[in-house]
Amino acid sequence: MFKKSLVAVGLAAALALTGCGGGTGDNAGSGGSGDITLGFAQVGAESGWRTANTKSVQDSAKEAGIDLKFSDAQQKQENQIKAIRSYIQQKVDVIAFSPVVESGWDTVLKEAKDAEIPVILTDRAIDSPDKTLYKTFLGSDFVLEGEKAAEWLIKDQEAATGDVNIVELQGTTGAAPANDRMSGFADVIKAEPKFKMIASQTGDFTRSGGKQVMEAFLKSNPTIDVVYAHNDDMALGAIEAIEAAGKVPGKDITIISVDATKDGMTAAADGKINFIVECNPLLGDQLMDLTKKVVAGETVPERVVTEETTFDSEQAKAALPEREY
Ligand code: GYE
Repeated sequence: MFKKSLVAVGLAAALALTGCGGGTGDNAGSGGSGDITLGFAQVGAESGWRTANTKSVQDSAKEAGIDLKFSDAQQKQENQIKAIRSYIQQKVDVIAFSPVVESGWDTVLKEAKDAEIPVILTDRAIDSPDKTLYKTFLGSDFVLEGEKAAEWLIKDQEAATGDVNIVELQGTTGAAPANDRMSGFADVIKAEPKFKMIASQTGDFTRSGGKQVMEAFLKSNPTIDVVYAHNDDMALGAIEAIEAAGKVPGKDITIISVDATKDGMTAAADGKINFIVECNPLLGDQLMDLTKKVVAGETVPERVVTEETTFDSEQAKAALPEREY
């Protein structure tokens, strides 16, 4: 027993020294040798956005000299809760996480609070009314993203006199960006009764999910005018389904999505996605900054909102060569 744990400690030390660790398994270290240890519980690797976000967090930690413990929850809340508990046990200095869903965090966050480990929410919010469970929330305004998508659609369809049939590919059920992108969009389009939301279902933020749901939508709905996808990956999956059904994405069916990853922007530049609302995944530097401040006992703003823009096809073409993710 004693020997075994010595081996484990030795192995962990060797990994830490060489800065190795794939960064995908539980608690795989990914560099940094500073005095601050940050435990980061990531959602998963479901999308291009997420891959860019993970890389940003890992790169920025290294640059800031922060020791990063990284875990990938594979889009499961129970895995994230386990990772947070393990960070509490390891007595990390700060815990950051991107909550896969909005609800059900109070118990584990109370445990972190009792252990006096500050928590930073990144990217996604939680719905707990107890704001003392975390120091700050760094991320986008997802309601605003949904509103921007709908405002563009209203202008785009100004001349339409008949019904405009919309189908929606939702993100992960219960996730803040799915809830908020849905409500922001719905609140704006309801002003014009010609817009009909004829089907809305989750594609779990993945390309395969988007494709599958779109295939089903196409089978059961003879007239689809617009696809509103909560992220690029699902829009790209939907494009595959639309093409397989013999229709032209971006022409026969208008496509709107969120994120503006390189793959999404490429499809927009090709005219297959008509409009993308940007959601910036490069949160790493700001997260390291907030981590240092929290450890130093400095007060941090309760909410840090990421600045974002939008792209139509022409704007996507122009921005693509410089696109970082
Ligand atoms: O839009 C999507 C990802 O939480 C903002 O999660 C993030 C979302 C992003 O899977 O592509």
